[in-house]
Amino acid sequence: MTENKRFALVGNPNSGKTSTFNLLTGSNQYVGNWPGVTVERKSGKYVKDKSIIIQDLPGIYSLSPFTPEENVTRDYLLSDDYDVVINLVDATNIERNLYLTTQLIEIGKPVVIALNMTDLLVKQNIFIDTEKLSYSLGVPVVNISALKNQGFDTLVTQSQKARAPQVQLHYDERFEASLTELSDVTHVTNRFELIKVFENDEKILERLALSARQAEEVLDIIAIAEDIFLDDRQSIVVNERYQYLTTLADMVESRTQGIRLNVS
Ligand code: GDP
Ligand code: K
Ligand code: MG
Repeated sequence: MTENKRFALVGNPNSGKTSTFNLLTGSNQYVGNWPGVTVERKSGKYVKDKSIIIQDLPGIYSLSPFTPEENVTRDYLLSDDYDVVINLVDATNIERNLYLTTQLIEIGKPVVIALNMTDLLVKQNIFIDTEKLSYSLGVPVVNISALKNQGFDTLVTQSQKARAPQVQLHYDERFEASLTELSDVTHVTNRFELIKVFENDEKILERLALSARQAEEVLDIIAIAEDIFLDDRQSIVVNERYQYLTTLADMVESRTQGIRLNVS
């Protein structure tokens, strides 16, 4: 197996992508505690191995493109211009950050989670079981701190050998049933595309070039789901992801909220 050589840094605004980019490439891009600092893609070479290319991308919360940043990042992620996604996740806010992660995993290319800001966890009384997190999502999780320059050798090693995600994220049975029907009609098997078909995403539908008959059946399946969930297609998907993540966070994270338990 050949090693992954092109790493794309993807994450929410302020998750530490540019700090990570600077550490890995030895560059000096502007780091700031506000969104939208990175408006374009920037690439550089890994300081310890010049054959590895690192790509910084605009920060995004989702792959449903509403903003120019989301469009730039999504187009890139749906291209073949990279080998592995390094997903920067703010460890102090995993539930919100992992929303994007679910979509990255569904694209199907290798993903490594770089759990950043781990220097803040002790102070904030947050404990994260990274092994459980990794097992649940089917991707490697590496603890890093871009502030303290910790964890980066492991992150690079894991990224070089990362494979496609090993787990399919499973949602509510009723939603899964709709997805299975959509897959039968459209022959789409990729989870990301399939969920986009459910959302009626224009770009994906254009690319699929469905027949009139197929398009009609797709709309029927979605209409039935909307009746069952008493909600619209986009909200159904958003809710499914959040439900999944609430359960996941309950399982992998504990917050002592300042109260230290005396275990004797
Ligand atoms: P980006 O928006 O994802 O590119 O994130 P930046 O690299 O610009 O970082 C956003 C803010 O978080 C900056 O103020 C960084 O100094 C800070 N930051 C980044 N990584 C860490 C970390 O590991 N620990 C702490 N405490 N702060 C960090
Ligand atoms: K920033
Ligand atoms: Mg940035």
